[in-house]
Amino acid sequence: MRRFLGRRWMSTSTVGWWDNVGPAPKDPLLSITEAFLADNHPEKINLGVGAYRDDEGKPIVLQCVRDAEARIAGTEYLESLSRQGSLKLVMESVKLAYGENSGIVKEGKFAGVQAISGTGACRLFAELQRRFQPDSRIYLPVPTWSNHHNIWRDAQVPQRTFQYYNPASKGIHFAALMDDIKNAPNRSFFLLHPCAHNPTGIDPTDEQWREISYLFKVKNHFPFFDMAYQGFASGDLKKDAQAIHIFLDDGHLIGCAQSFAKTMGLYGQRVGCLSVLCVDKNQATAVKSQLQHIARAMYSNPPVHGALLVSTILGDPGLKSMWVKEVKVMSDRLMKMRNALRVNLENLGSALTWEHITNQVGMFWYSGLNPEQVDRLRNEFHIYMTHDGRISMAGVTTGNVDYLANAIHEVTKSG
Ligand code: IK2
Repeated sequence: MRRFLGRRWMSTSTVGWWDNVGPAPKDPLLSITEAFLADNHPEKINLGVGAYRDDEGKPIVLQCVRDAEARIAGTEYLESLSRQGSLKLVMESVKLAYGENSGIVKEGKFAGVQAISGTGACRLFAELQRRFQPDSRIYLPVPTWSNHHNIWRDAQVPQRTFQYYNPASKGIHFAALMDDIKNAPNRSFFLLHPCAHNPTGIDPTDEQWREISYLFKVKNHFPFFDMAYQGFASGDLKKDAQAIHIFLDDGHLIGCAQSFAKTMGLYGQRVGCLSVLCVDKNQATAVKSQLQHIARAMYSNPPVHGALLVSTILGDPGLKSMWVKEVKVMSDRLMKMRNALRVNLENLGSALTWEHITNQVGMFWYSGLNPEQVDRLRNEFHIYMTHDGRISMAGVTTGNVDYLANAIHEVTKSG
């Protein structure tokens, strides 16, 4: 319809501002949960998203978190944190990654800021990389957490890959990995998972880390550690930071993203830390100010509550030792389920070998199931997982492990 508006005839039909917008591609992890929720089968199992569940299949709140909640109740001022976030959270986080007595921490030779969990820490770093190393690329392992690709893509940092997993051995492809590190141009940026690699559950041995670290020195590469699962690989927080210590001993200036989503069960609180080691305090001050500057335009300042929880737990010896024990309980349960699944499959008389279930560590089992087998598990047995055959061991319980083993045996019998 046309109407006379003021001095001119104008069309009054609605003009769509977003007619050119189609739906975004579905996130592979989130769409599994959607499909799982829509399924009414009583024995359905969600092995998709990597979020810890207890042996009843329920999300948990750690006791240390409950106690910290009680302590901070009513004490917090709901003022904004500065753009660096909670200083206490940053100090406690870096001590966890680099060690209580780390010289770097004591001498203040790091730029550290609170981040919006592990994702936000990676994103801040990717932005820093693009701004101050504009000709650089990021090398990501094959495979890696799928969101790493999105994060560096949106930060407009070109991506390359390096080999990590060997489908034949269902272990690390160490020779190929070393070749790719060697063949990358000097001063390249590499993303490394220091422990409980997602999705493969395979970590280099200490000896292999030493070789990687040495080669990084020779090539002058930058190691960026994304540590989302400290404590989940071995049940021991210090042991799981060993790769970082090996690099520190070799004098690397590393970057490190930390997340408290899994390790403290604070998924929704979005608490993390980004730290970047620098040659001296002046450089650290400058880098930190740039990170704050980047955060200012993205979200201004990070949220308070989760940071208070984490810093209260890490800053109190009693709560911290309670947390250390609770991490071990979670890690032990995952390992117990690995053992149970393997034993079940072997007892079913499967002709295949299943030792990779227990050789791999952390939250994920990279099963080697092919997409057709994954589809059969979903369609015939109501068992949900990513198409690459990654299984979140957190979804396996004493109650469903028999059903799962039977189903896996059924779909792998002929192949
Ligand atoms: N880095 C890695 C390696 C991660 O695995 C994650 C979390 N991924 O979890 C979902 C899944 O793979 O099922 C992160 C970073 C980001 O964690 P967050 O931002 O939740 O702290």
